[in-house]
Amino acid sequence: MDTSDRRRRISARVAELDLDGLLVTRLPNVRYLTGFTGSYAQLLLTRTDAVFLTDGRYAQQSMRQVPDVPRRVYTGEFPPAFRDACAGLGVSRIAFESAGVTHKTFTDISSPGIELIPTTNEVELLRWVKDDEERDHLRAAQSIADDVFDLIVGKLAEGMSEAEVGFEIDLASRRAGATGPAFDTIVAFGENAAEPHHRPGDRPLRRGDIVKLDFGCVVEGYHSDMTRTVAFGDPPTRLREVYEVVRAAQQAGVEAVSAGVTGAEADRAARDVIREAGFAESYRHSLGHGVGLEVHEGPSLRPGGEDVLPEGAVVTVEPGIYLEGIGGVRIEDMVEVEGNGARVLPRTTKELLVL
Ligand SMILES: [Mn+2]
Repeated sequence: MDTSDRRRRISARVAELDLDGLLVTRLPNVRYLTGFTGSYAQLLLTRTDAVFLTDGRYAQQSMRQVPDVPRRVYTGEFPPAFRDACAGLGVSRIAFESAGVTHKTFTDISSPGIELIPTTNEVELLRWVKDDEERDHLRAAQSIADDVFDLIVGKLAEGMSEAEVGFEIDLASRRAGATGPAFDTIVAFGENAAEPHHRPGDRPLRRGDIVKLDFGCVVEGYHSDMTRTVAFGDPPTRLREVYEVVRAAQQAGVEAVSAGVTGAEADRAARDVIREAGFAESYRHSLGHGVGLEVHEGPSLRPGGEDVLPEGAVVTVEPGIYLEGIGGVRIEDMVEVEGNGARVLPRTTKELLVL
């Protein structure tokens, strides 16, 4: 990872926007631009300089991880350190990330000598396109998830609770080398699968249940995200039908993904299949999202969205159908956007597994 190239691109953008600097406070962006993996830091980039700011807890770690950026390790609060850094660099017209600054921080860093200009997505847009190293981490995170899926499917047994299965997924991911789950693992049995984001509870697994598993893990800061729905014994006929509709919609979504296509176009390709089968009202979320240092990032694949998918982006394709009181089906893959199509990352099957 050459973080200095990334910082140079932001510095060029600062000049282009006729600014003196950009204050980066969103942690995934700080990490992307410096390599710093701690939980608290800021980065001020000007047209020609950079200052990395953090507090005493990260003095040693930042020296190790960010040796190539001048550092300002402060004791106490960020606002005075920020004002000092601006004064030291002689800059006053500073953009900040409106998605990463609370109103309190904004008020605290406001001062007569500094003009603060809200921006969005300046660093995020660079992050949409993954380089080889980032792609390797995403593939590694997905590969662990595939292994975990195989393991868990072999462990499902009557009477196990959703929470227990979720715990086994998290444990297996850590054992396989992940640093943690990518998000709160979703395990839903039977009628609970009708909730798109069900929180695992004490519902025991019974014969005839549909089992929806949505999980991922983190490798080197990069997230995987996969959903599979399997049947534990013979599922209700209605859900077998629904499964095939979702599978066809997911396939249509994957086939629509290609560099230059909008997220809205990919979304429509999948949504049309579900609508034509008569389930439009039972699919009420977007098709997918970018994945990387954050599990949900751009570009977005949703109705009416204007994001254009660039070559090198990694996005999810995850349609679903949810029938209250009965259950639900979602199938989700991460795919790499290529010049002429998409490369599906999971090796896990999308055939309905009846266990
Ligand atoms: Mn997802």
